[in-house]
Amino acid sequence: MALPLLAAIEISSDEKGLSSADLSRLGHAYLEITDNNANDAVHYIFNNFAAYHTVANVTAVSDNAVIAEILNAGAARAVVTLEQYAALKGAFADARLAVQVANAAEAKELPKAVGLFVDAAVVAEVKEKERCILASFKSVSIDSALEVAKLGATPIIPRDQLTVDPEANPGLIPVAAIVTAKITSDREDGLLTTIVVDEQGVALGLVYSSPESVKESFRTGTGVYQSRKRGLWYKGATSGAVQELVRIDADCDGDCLRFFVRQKGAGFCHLDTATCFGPHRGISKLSATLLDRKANAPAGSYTARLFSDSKLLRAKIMEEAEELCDATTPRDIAFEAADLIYFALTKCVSAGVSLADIEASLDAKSYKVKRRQGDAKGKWAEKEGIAVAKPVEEPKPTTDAPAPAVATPAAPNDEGRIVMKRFDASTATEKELDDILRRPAQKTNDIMGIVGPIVSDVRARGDQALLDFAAKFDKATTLKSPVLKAPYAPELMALDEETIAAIDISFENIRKFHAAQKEDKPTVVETMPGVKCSRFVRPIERVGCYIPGGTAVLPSTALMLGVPALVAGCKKIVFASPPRPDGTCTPEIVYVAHKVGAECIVLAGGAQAVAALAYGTESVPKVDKILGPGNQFVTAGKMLVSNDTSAGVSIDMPAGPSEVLVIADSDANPAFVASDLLSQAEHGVDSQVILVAVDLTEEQLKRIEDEVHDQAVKLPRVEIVKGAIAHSVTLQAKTIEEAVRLSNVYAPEHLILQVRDAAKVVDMVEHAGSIFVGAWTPESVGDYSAGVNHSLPTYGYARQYSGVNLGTYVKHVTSSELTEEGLRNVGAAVMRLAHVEQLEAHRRAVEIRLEHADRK
Ligand SMILES: *[C@@H]1O[C@H](CO)[C@@H](O)[C@H](O)[C@H]1NC(C)=O
Ligand SMILES: *[C@@H]1O[C@H](CO)[C@@H](O)[C@H](O)[C@H]1NC(C)=O
Ligand SMILES: CC(=O)N[C@H]1CO[C@H](CO)[C@@H](O)[C@@H]1O
Repeated sequence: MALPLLAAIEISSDEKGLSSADLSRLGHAYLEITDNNANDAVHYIFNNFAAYHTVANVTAVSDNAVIAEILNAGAARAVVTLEQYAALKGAFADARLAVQVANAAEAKELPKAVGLFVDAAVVAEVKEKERCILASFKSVSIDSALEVAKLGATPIIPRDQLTVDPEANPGLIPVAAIVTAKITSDREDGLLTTIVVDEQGVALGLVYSSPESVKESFRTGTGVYQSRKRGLWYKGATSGAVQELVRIDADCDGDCLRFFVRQKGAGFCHLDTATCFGPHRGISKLSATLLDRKANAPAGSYTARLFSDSKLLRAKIMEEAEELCDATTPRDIAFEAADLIYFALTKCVSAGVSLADIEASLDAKSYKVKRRQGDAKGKWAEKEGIAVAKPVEEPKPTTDAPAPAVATPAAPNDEGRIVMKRFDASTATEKELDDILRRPAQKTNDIMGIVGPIVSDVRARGDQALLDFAAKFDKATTLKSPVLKAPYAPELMALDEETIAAIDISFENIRKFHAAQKEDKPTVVETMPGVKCSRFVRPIERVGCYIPGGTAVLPSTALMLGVPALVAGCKKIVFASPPRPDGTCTPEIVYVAHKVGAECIVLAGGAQAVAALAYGTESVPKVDKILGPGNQFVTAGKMLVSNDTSAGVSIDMPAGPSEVLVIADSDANPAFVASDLLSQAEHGVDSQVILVAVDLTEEQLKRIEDEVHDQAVKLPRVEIVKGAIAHSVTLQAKTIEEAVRLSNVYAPEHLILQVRDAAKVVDMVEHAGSIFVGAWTPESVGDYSAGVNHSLPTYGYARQYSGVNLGTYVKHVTSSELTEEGLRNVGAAVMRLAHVEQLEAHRRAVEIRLEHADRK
């Protein structure tokens, strides 16, 4: 199958240009890996595998292990140089590689299965039938892209130069035009033959397309076709049986389009059947039936029991698996395999897993270049009498502190398993609990050793130091000034309308929510007749908002920090964010800075940015408070400057590594629990995750542990997970009260409640940064969509601090105002206390006034 078009993406500017949904309808995207540090790329490729595959340019990667990681994570092809190919050939299948060549002579020697990666100018020269040719442009136009597409090659076009809505974005290149440019029609009316299939590729029916209908399909994200009689045909517009468009591709010789769709309503066919070739059959039919039963099964029916009784389902899966193993004749094997598939799919449907998810997982496995061993797992191998080669046991350092007495290894025979240590909280002493819940000590000294000199250098050399650090750490060698001052030139915030609209909407919502947090009336209390005390709010005058850069430039962070500052009325708002290598600032951040009225953007990252904000430089204004998330250098920098009284600067909160505590009872889905633990564990080896299990049986605990291990080994960041899990624990508690008490002692940054009546448990929580209530609230929701909550107190500071909110930007001033009568009322008490403290001047200040009043 020929790729119609590759949208070039940048991980750091996710959502710029074509949306992720639009990208997924193209099925593939193109990514450049700039150095050996490819963790983010690996993560990105893996996470988007189900939506679209990636072609990764790894010509700048010198470490072949990194290339293997990228292919393993699910990249469809890696683009390599001729030299790299010479070294890699044989190690990876040719079909997984594309080689960058300069001309036809270089291409000729390469096997057919290897793709070519060429400059658009030489496509005509290197053109070979049945070879995948990817064409890159120095600068692309619609004409040059069409020319390449017509030659049968795949143009690579930056995501932000593409559009699905050419009418609204006349300057951009329409996706549909490129996709249809390759398709030829053998019909007199010029219509394009189109086969419509479901997500499994099962044919639903045959229709026709035109360039116009394909454009409308991409624009609306639904199935739109060209009817021979009625013109443009928005499928389901009248019947309600609409189709969500999943993906469009073309056949090998470019004479047929294929639409993958998700059909809603009765079915594709006008006869109300699922397909124009009759009803579904086989696994598709089973899946449809189970989905229907899940929604409508009469209570008490067998299927309803299977969905609600996880033990019954587990027993059935085990039983059928055993029967399949014992079957011998072809007929029996088919029969038992079908039963096993039935129960396996029931488990999937009950957990919301679709056939498409299963197929994506199968495909992901087939994309792996490092093969799994495929050895049987411990207990099954043992049961079947298979000898399992044990990993060589690492000698234990003898200086290790002895584990507390209550520790019980979860599974003594399972070496190499990713498992958290278990403790029984009900038998542990307070002292032991303290030790268990103690966070790993921070290596602040190492980091301070690096950060200290950076801060001093910025203090001493100001702007020049910032420029030097930008060149060194951000590769921004051409930066002229470390500060971008308002008003910002429009070309610095050139964004497409969709992004502008998205930022504007978020801006307004955040503004409204924070405006509602304003206390506009002072608190006034007359404590005695004539003694009036009041307290009122004043904004912090000058605030510095740090917006991290690097791989995750999120306008949301800029919004979440900048808008409350604007609402609070801070007079001076200064942004700081690392420059991009070309010396510019991400346009989304500039636009937000413009909207919140930030007077400048400091183009610096890390501790150097913090130092500039804290002390000021020739061009960076000094601020009173520094806010915002950041890596360990930013955090260390913030701690250092806030500890220096000569800086006179405060920070939003002290920060440590991220952490989560999950409370789970027997109602919790073990897979959900494990996924929450792991989503925290993958942050970094210093992350900590804690599971508090409420009255779980050995079997229930085991199931969670199995899930943790099984899910962990499939993660691209499994090594990081292993590090984090090594100092993470499971605590067994008898009751929910005991569990919450343990959580309050720990004061977690994130607390996840996967328990019966979770909403009621919230009342018992005293200390936590943010709480995620119930099975349907994973922590990641808060991390991304709620936005503000990624600035939460960690390391036990949830006992003292809230996450960033309007209160972070203000302080309170008090005032008192007395009448003569008031002073008479309170005067005696003041004079007495001043006398006791032997502060005569204090006493006199009252006495003088009272005497004066008496003389009147
Ligand atoms: C491939 O990626 C590298 C690293 O980003 C880049 O320097 C190079 O220009 C890319 N190749 C092409 C032809 O775009
Ligand atoms: C804070 O200042 C005190 C006193 O100068 C010093 O002992 C301590 O190490 C400082 N802490 C940090 C984190 O810099
Ligand atoms: C402490 C704090 O500001 N928490 C916020 C987290 O985000 C939610 C949703 O935006 C807000 O409601 C909270 O105030």
